[in-house]
Amino acid sequence: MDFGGFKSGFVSIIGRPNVGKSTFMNKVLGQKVAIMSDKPQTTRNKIQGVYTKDNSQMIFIDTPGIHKPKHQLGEHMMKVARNTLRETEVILFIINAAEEIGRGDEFIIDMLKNTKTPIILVLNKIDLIHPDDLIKQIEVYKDKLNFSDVVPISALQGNNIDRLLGVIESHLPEGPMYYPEDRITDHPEHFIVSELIREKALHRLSQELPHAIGVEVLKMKGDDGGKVRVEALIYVERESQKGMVIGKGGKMLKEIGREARMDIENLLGSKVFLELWVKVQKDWRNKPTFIRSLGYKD
Ligand code: GDP
Ligand code: MG
Ligand code: K
Repeated sequence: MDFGGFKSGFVSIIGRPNVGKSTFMNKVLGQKVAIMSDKPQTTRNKIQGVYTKDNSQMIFIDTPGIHKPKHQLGEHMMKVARNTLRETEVILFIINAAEEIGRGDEFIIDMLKNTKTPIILVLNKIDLIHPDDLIKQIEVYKDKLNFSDVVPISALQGNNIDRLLGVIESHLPEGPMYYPEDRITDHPEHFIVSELIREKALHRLSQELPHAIGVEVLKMKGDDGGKVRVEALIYVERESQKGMVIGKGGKMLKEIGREARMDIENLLGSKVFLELWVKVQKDWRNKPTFIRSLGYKD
């Protein structure tokens, strides 16, 4: 495949609690981004955010389980975490440079041993320390693990973030723009989730209505039971198509919902309650603003 020089890839973020992972993500993506809340981690990867530039795209993902102490980690979680690390292009190991290395860091280092994926050591909170101490910290970590790069930053003050993004980019292969850039800045998950639903609907109905389907996620919200509630609309162009999507006794819609829900649960790393409606929107494909509201660029 020729991607015209565009580079893209997945970036795992690892670090014990309070080292500044969320602060870093917010700095990179801007405050507008709706990042899923820090729900207790389940077994899958979570997309934390997607950062798109002119000629590259980075998809930041959380590595489940890895922030937990060892004794709480089942074998399965361990395996999921290892697979995640193997399957991403780069690993960002974020530490708090203003604190001595601790058990949480050591645990992560253990886990990263034997990983072939390039690991960038990110020393955060450099605004809190003297440069001499920074050098000492780097030595401590370098003694324990091989890093492809070492980048000191202050996520809070925004120091050296550009440099870190450049280093990440240098590890990305040529690839596609996985996610459209415009939607990503406000509700990254909404678009991705709508695409998952659309994919399932198209898969089941491709014979009958190849491109007549659009999906809009209206709401995505966690509830007290730890489930994420997703409400989405499936748009079709004609009344007859609505019938096809719903199916006899609602069977088709149920199937689409079931398959989509499983994918969304994998994506978000939590249980999902998915509610789908079908709506006729005449000629939606010919209405640019409507198409844009669904997250597509025209
Ligand atoms: P996370 O648990 O790894 O996601 O950590 P957070 O992003 O929630 O940050 C934990 C705390 O560290 C917050 O109070 C942040 O404001 C603070 N923090 C994050 N980055 C920096 C930094 O570069 N410098 C300073 N001084 N504080 C920071
Ligand atoms: Mg956080
Ligand atoms: K989060």
